[in-house]
Amino acid sequence: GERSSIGDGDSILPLPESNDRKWSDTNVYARKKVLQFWVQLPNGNWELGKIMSTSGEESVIVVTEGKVLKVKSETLVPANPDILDGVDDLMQLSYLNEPAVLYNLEYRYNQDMIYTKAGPVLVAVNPFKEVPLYGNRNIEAYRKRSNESPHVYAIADTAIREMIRDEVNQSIIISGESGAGKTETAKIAMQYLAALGGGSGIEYEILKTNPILEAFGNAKTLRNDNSSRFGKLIEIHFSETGKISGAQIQTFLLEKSRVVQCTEGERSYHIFYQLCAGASPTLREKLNLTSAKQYNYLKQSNCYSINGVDDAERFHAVKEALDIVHVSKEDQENVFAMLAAVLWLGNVSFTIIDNENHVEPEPDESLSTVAKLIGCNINELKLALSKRNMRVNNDTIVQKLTLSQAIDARDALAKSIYACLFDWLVEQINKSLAVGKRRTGRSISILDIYGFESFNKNSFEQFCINYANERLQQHFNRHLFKLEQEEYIQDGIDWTRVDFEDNQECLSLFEKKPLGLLSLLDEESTFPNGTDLTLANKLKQHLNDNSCFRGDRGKAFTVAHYAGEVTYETTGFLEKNRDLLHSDSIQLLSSCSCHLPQAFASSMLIYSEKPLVGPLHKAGGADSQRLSVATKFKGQLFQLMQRLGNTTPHFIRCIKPNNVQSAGLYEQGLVLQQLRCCGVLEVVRISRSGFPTRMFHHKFARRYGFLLLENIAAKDPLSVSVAILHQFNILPEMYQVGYTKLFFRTGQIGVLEDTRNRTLHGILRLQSYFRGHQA
Ligand code: AOV
Ligand code: MG
Repeated sequence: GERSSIGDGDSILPLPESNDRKWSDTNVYARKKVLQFWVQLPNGNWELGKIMSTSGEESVIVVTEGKVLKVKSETLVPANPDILDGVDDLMQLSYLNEPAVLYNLEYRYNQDMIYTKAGPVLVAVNPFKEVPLYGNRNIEAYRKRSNESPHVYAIADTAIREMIRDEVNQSIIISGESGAGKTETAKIAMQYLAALGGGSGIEYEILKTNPILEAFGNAKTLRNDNSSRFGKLIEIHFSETGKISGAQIQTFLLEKSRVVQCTEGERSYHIFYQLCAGASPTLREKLNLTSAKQYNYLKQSNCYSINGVDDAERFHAVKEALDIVHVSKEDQENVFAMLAAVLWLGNVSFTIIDNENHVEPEPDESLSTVAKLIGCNINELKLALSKRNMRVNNDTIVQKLTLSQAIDARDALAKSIYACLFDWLVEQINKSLAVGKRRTGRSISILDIYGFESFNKNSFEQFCINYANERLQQHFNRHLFKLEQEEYIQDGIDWTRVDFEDNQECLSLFEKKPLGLLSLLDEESTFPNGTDLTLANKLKQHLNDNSCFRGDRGKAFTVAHYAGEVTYETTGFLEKNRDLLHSDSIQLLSSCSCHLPQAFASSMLIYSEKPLVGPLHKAGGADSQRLSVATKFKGQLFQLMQRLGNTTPHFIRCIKPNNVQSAGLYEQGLVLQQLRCCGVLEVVRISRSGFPTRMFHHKFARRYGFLLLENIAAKDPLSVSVAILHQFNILPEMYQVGYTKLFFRTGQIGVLEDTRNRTLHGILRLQSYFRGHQA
């Protein structure tokens, strides 16, 4: 085959011969079999064009509708022949350049084929409408493998099979920007696992955790009407026979500031609006509930409803789901009471009582309702919201609060109640899902964690979210690139090194001790006099050497993330990192007569400080030391990475085709930026040139050895492997024999599997035939 010498050097395979007849251009490029080119228009988009003439360094190109353009020849990028339009694996593209990938995804997207493989990775482009790809008939088609087009179902199917075949736990790691479709994708994967592993009934419970967690942990943001404001790992346990035996959910870093503070046009957590819209008259009366518009916490963002969503209806669905995961009616009512208490807390107002700006809460309906709902004495509530007990040396000093301090105390209480409620619910769900008594240790985990975020204003939440994404990106890189390479080299396989971008520098910026973003943040958080400005200055002073860091004017700094630069405002960083709930508030909760606030108080006491002067107290033994939010999060992430490290990962990259959540709109620039930052292009390039499938000789010999015609009893696994390869005429360029393993090109192992299955089937049929004759 002849190789094209133009383009960006991506071409590895020659173009298919069939193409020759289709096109008859006679210019110099045609002789090199490149007939169509991608031309970049001034707006950045790529269009398909054909060369009319070339003179010197310039070419005249016809693009759509007969439009003619004159461009520099060197800027032309070769296009794939039409027969490759819409291939279902980008690896099949002859020319693997950015416009080709963009075009291929768009071509499929326009036909509702939203899934495409990029080698081992599944790319999912959000359709923003219902597409006919799901439900039992489709599940069945993937189970039987009668449909082999790329799909989340296919990924889930592979995960189940590999879990059983290799006896290794699996993970499905879903990533992408906010609104790209991660949560929907996770649900689709769960649907498939539930359908195949179902039977015990526990699968219904697992599926019903979704409406609950979404009601309490999702909210409408400017980017996504149903944005997850927490990360989630659900580990689904299987029995030896591949049936679901239970599950466990872990959540990460709920954005609790949303409960008290919310941007114009966004909403707080769905459950608040659902409760206000859907509560029965009896419940309304019990909770002294009014409409969402009467609550300050919900009022401030001036947004109460979501297009096409009936909050009242959702409320009933959530109650049903709570029934199914065995949260008792009584507990459900307690949960709703806590929600109402949070809403009423937001309406508590303060009056100034002296000329030093000290305040007391207004003794109105809001205050009395909060006291009633959480079951505390109204005076104690009043005290907790207007005074603070401080221990200095061995004396207790009572400090009166100013207006802004009182508002902070009130909001901190509301946030804590909500965050504890969320954790408590997850705990109840986990109790209900932990029914599998005999744990086999086999599991498939699905990770749906908030995507990379870059807004006009980025705060502590984005800081943590993007840090998590940096970690996950490294996991992805390591898995797909580093491990690949290392494994080839280790096993003595000839493989040309491929460079890839690592994000270690950026991770070090976050994690290095003592001079990294997290350490410096924690240090500043322990200083009573630390402010957002002193933090910003400290960061600038110590981190300017890191190429991923840039100090900006005022309280801002910029981090160069793998997915782009993000500028963070340190405003609120210290406060959010300390996340203090004063001991007075904790004591208040523990004095409540209702059991939920009591449970919250005791869960907080585990972490909580003894009364102290400085915000984060270093002294006082391990159990009284309170972890900062960032440090706790970092610990969770490390644990997560360790857990994922012991699994075979399957990656799904979700892509958002437009920023306006509408169907049929495919913005090339936006897609390209996402493809670049999630490494999809690199993946295809590497996978196609490598040998993605591999198996140990002894495993391979055990699995396929019986297919051999010769006697292999005395042979070593390596020789058996080679004998199998020869008997099945596997082409030499399709595999490599390493010291310990066999390496295959994509697709090769499937051929062997088919033969094995057919043969096994034949044996079974024969056996039953003989049994039939014996009887
Ligand atoms: P995210 O999880 O990635 O964002 P979602 O999964 O919530 O994004 O998807 C956003 C919206 O896109 C959904 O509410 C659906 O309307 C639509 N959507 C996504 N996938 C599909 C699909 N396969 N079929 C139909 N519609 C879909 V965030 O949680 O904001 O990062 O924090
Ligand atoms: Mg989500």
